[in-house]
Amino acid sequence: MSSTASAPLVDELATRLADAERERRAIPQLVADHPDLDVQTAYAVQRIGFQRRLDGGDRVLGYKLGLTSRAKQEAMGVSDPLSGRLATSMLMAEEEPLAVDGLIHPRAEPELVFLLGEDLEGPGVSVARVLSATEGILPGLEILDSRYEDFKFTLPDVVADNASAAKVLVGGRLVSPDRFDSRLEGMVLRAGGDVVATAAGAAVSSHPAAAVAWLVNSLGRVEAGSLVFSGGLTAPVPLRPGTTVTAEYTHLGSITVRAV
Ligand code: OOG
Ligand code: MG
Repeated sequence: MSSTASAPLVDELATRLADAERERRAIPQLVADHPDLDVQTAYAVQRIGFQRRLDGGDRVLGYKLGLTSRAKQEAMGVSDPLSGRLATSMLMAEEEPLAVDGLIHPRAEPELVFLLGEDLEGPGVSVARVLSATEGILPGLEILDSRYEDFKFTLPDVVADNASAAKVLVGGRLVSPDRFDSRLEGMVLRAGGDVVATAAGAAVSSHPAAAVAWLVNSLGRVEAGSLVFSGGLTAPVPLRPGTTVTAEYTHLGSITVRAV
């Protein structure tokens, strides 16, 4: 399939993914019956799917990066970064329990979240420019829920599936990037009290702001007020009823999700 894939096909693939999400049912990868699906067409599927959400009354929250750390690339077997879109309906409060049966096979991962205070326009946006445009950084957890069977996908599949986006949580503490070095920000991840992984911010694209720069340069423009999830620092943790996952950061405090 070339990047000139027909609009009906893009529509059909977006519907397939939206149905899987609504029915909480994992589906075969799109490449199973469209082996030539390319990344550009996959982004068109993602855009249509997200636009339908907005047409249904949802609002834009921001963006997410995916596969920006080696830990994530190795865990998923895909080695290129990608981006997805976040809507306000995906945002959960920390106190709110996460009902696992409302999703297919959710996983949680720790992320550094940038709140942009200024519009950014690429190409040519640098780490320094991202930092100067960032109002603050928050501790985050992303809840992923791939719509594909066994959580397995190729790059075009996961791009079309809006980078497995399902839910997001952000902590209450917003810290200006001139108050700490996000590259050196330490993170301890606990599941059910046990430490399951540790990382520093540099796990993400050598500098989490570099992931944000990549996003701006690939989209061309990211608006002030956007929340940008810069990508998982570690491999994700599967969520089962009763699992509690906490990410604790050096300067940003901690954030917890409780699965029920
Ligand atoms: C794809 C999305 C990756 C991240 O932070 O690396 C992602 C997936 O792992 O399902 O959100
Ligand atoms: Mg993520």
